[in-house]
Amino acid sequence: MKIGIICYPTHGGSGVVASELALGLAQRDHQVHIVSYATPFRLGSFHQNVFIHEVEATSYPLFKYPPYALSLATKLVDVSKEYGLDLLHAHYAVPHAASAYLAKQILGSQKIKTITTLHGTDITLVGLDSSFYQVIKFNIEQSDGVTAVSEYLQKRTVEEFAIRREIRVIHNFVDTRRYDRDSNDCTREHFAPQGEKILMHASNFRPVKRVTDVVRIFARIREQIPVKLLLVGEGPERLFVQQLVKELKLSQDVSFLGEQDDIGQLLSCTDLFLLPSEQESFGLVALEAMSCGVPVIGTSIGGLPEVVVDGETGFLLPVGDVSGMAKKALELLSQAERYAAFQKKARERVASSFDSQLIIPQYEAFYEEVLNERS
Ligand code: GMT
Repeated sequence: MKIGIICYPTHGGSGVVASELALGLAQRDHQVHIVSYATPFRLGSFHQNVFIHEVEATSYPLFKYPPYALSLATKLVDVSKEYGLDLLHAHYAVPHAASAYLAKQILGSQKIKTITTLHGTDITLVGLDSSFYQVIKFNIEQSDGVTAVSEYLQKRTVEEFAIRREIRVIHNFVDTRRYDRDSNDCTREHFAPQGEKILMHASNFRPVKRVTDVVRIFARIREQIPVKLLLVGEGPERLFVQQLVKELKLSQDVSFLGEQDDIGQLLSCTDLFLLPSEQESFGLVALEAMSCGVPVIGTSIGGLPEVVVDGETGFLLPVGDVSGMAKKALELLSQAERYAAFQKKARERVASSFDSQLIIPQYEAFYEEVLNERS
């Protein structure tokens, strides 16, 4: 197949899924064309079947806001014509699904198919904004195929947008060979010279991630045992988080590592992953952690319970329950045998249900289905 993939190039779950899917499809001999405003960070390495097409948003004194959605639609038309694409797969509805729809209308007789994958905030936050709602609802109804990354997101989309068509659930995935504690080198002493336990959080530091909760959980754990915290990522909350770390006098034990292209290595020397989000349609980073045998302490919201099995691969507590999360973390870190069982179960769960070798064929089969449907 010749597939166009539209995604955000920045550090964020939807871009990661789109990039890993592109690589997986390319390895299966499909030709993949990524259309985005920059090269996605996970696509740094060359693959002969992956082509990158950058969209330039034209600015003009009359435009207060450059109309990116239109530049993207135009690029999609050009690429589809030049390479004879079979389908366009939009990751994150806003504005990618709208641009794909427009491109399809312009292409007319080329009869390209469109697929939209809903990732989370495109439905639960941005999509509900009245300035986007009607367009998103229309695009979900008009795409030739729609997928959601969790059962939760599928149900939520149906409810919020009164959708009657099928939305297929295809879960997020991870390459368990790359995200494997045993095949990654990580020098624990670098972060924890005195043999301290290592906790980690990685996100885009948006308010929904509640990174200040991470710091408060850490502070409580640190009152009881020697421990270090690795904070990976950048975003709007970073300054508040830094301020809190200072106020609580934790600076010596917290490392801000900024954005990292490959967190597999860091995860491989991590003991627990903290994800106290207020919203999480799936929680790809929790999956990456579990793949490296790292149990997750998180919140019982959204799609996280589809990933983390409470009491087996981690613990899930109500949003904001900082003391509960700290208690569970301490419980796990102080019982070596139980901790090892959680590590094993975490890795097994990912390998048996979310490995890229299991999920990428689901996308492939969905593409075939959509392409074989008469429009
Ligand atoms: O919020 C983020 O972390 C980024 C966002 C995105 O779309 O870039 O992530 C969403 O998509 C991920 C991949 O499907 C999911 O694993 C995340 O749970 C989801 N984030 C939220 O729902 C908050």
